Amino acid sequence: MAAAASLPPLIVGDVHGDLERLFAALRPYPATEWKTVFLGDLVDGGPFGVGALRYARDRPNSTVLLGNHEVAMLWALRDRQRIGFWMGIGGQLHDLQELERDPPLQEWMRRLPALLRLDEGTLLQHSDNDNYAALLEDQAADPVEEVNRMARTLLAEGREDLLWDAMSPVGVFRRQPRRLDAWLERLNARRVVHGHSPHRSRQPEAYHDGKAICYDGGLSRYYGGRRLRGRGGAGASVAPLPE
Ligand SMILES: [Mn+2]
Repeated sequence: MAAAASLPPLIVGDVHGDLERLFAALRPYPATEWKTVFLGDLVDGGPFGVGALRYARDRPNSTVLLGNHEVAMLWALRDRQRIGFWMGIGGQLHDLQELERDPPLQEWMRRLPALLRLDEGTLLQHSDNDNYAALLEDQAADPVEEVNRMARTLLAEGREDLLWDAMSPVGVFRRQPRRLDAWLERLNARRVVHGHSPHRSRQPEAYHDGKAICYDGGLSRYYGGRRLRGRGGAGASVAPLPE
């Protein structure tokens, strides 16, 4: 087995509780041969949100990024008043009960990174926006580490609302290429890989000259509008990183 650092990256877009489709999509990619990055939103929609989280956590050579749906679930876990809202966006009560019974899983979720930068200059994040910049407190710090530190702090301090606001906007990079350029420059990255805003292609959708690639191909049969639900093939959400 090769050392994890030298393995080629495999990217996994939004799973939304569809563990069966996730397993099928990962079948061509043995865990020992890939460095797997899950882009977040493993929960809500399908029946196996917590199952998907545990699988991703335990898959060898893997990194899991925080999605806005993990934030919403942690919020509902801490504040019962939020359960109605969370169920409105696909939250599954049995998953919340499962999470309630598993403090180590809660702890692991609260420490998930929001951003990841690979050595070759690819930035990975769940949401396709630059609103993560709202989390930059210490301007002198490395922005990736600073956003991750602030995300952990906010989840520890019960400020899920701030994270939710930062991670919710959809399609910002697609609509505003200049914001994409500025974000890449600020994060010292050449391109960004994200989920969160479903595309309609058969493979991950690159746009703005390949400076952004969307891996949310609508994998889950249980999430999104009727026209989108489960319509993306496995390869639209799970694929190696190009180049
Ligand atoms: Mn999302």
